[in-house]
Amino acid sequence: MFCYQCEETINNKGCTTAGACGKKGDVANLQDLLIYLMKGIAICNIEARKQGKNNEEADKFIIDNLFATITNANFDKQYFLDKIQEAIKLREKIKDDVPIDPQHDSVNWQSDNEEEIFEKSEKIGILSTENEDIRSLRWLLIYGLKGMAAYYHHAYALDKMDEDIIKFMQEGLAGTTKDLSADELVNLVMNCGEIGVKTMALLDKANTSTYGNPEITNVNIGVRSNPGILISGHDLKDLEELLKQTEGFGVDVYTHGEMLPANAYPAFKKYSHLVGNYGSSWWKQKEEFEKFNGPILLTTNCLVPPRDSYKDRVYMTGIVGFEGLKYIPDRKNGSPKDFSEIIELAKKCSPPEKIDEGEITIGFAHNATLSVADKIVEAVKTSKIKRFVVMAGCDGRRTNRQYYTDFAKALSNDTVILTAGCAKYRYNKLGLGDIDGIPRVIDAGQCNDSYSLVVIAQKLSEVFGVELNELPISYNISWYEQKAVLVLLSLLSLGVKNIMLGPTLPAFVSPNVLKILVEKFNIQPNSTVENDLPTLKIVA
Ligand code: FSO
Ligand code: SF4
Repeated sequence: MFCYQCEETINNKGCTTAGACGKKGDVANLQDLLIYLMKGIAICNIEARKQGKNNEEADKFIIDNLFATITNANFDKQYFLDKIQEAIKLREKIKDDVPIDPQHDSVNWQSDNEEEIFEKSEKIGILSTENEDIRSLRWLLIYGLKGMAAYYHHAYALDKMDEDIIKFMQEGLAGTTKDLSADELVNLVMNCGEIGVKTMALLDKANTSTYGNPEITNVNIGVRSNPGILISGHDLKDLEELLKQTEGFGVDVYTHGEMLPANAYPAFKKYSHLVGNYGSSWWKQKEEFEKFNGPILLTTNCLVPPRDSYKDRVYMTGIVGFEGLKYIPDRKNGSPKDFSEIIELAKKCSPPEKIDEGEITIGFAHNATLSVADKIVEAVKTSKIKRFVVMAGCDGRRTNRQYYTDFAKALSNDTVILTAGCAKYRYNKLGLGDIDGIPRVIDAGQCNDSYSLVVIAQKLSEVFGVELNELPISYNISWYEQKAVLVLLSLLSLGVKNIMLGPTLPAFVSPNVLKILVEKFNIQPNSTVENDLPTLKIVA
C-alpha cells in the first residue's frame, strides 16, 4: 500500500504497511483500485452524457464511492470488493449503451477473481505515476474531488443537485488518466476550488432550505438522567430521521463531533429530546464513546477503529464501514432509515457519564452573523476588534495540535476567531469571552460551513470597500482529511492569499507544486505561536 492523503500519514511521507488511521494495506489497495475503476466509469459516462445517454447510477456511484475512500470513513474490505464488482458491471453497462474508444486500461480491465483483483490493486496506486509533480497534482485533484463528493452527497440527500458539479467530478477523474502537463493539471486543480465553492453553496442551500438558518444558540454540554443515543458525523438527514423516531421514548439524543452545529438549526431545536452535545472532536471517541454508555450512530467519518468494550453499541450508516459493526441500511423508495434497533438498545442502557458541564455558543453561520453585522462593523471601526483570524479546519490526535489551543490563548482580547469544522474543539471550551456581546469564537458550523466564513468575509469586504486580502483577516487553517483539501482549494480559487497551513504541510504536495502555491498564493507552513502571531499580523 501507499497512502498519503491525510495529515497523519507516517513520517509525513506515506503509510506503507498499514495506515496510522487503522486502515489495513489490502483495504488501501482496494480503495485505489476502486478509484481507478471510477476513472474508467467517468471516461465512459462523459461520452454517454455527450450523446444524451448519461447514466445516473454512475453519477451516484462516483459520488458515494469517492466519499467512501475518504480518511476514517470505511475500513471494510468486503465493502470495497463488492464495489469493485459493481463498478465493473456499471462501466460495462454504459459501454453497451455507448460505443467507447478504449483509451485507458481503466475502461477495460476486469476480473472477478480475488487473487487477480489484489494483484491489480497493487499496480495502479499512487506510485504508479512516476513523475513526482504530476503525481502530486493528480492526487491533489483527486483529494479535492473526494471532498467535493462528500459535500455533494449531503446536498443530494436533501434533493439539491447540480449537473455542472457532477460533470466536473467526472472530468476531473478522467483528467488524471490523460497525459496532461503540470500547467494543465494546475488549471484543473484551480477549477476544482471554483466548483468547490459552488458545491458548498449548494449544500448550504440544501441545509438552510430544509432545516432553516442556524440561530445563535447556547448548547448544553452536560448530561441528563435519561439513557441517550449519540449521533456523530455530518449527515443532517440521518439526525432528522433519528429525532423523529426517538420522540416519546424517554431517550435523549446528543450530538458528537461534527454534529454539534445541528443544535443551532430551528428544525432540530424543536425536539426537546435533542439535549445537547456530548464530548468533543472525533479522535477522542474511544474515551468518550466508552463513557457515553448508550448506542452511537456514525453517519460519516471520522470513525476510529472501536474498542471491544463499546463496539456492540456502535452503529454505522451511509458510506461508513467497519467489519463487525452493525449497519443501518439506506433509505428505500423514499421511506426513512429504520433506527428502531438503536432505540431499543438505548432503552436498556445507563445514562451517559458526565464529562463536561455548562454551555457553548454556536450558530454563527452567515445568516446569524450578518444579522449582527452592524455590531461587528462598529466594533471594527472603534478598534474594539482589531483582527479576525480564521482558524477553521480539522482537529487531529497528534500532540502538535496543542499549537492551536496555545495560539487561541495567546490572542489579545481584541482578536476574534472565525471557525468551522472540528478544529474548534481545540479552543471552543476555553471561555475566551466576548467583545460587546460578539463572542471571540464565532463558530459557523461544520467544515462544509466554511462557506459561511466566505460569505461573511465577502460582506465585510463590501462594507469596508476593500478587497478580500485587504481585510483585517488572517488565516491559520488546520487540515486533516480531504474535505479540508477542498475547502483550501476553494479559498485559493477566491483569491485568498497568505494562508498559513498546519500542523504539517500535505505530504502529497511535492516541492515544485509547493513552489507554485507559494508563488501564487503565499501559502506558508505554521511554526511556533511566537513566530506565527507577527507573521499573521496579529498582536498578542
Ligand atoms: Fe472533522 Fe473528520 Fe468535518 Fe473532517 S470530523 S476531520 S475535515 O472528517 O469533516 O471537520
Ligand atoms: Fe495513512 Fe492517512 Fe492514508 Fe490512513 S488515510 S492510510 S493515516 S495517509
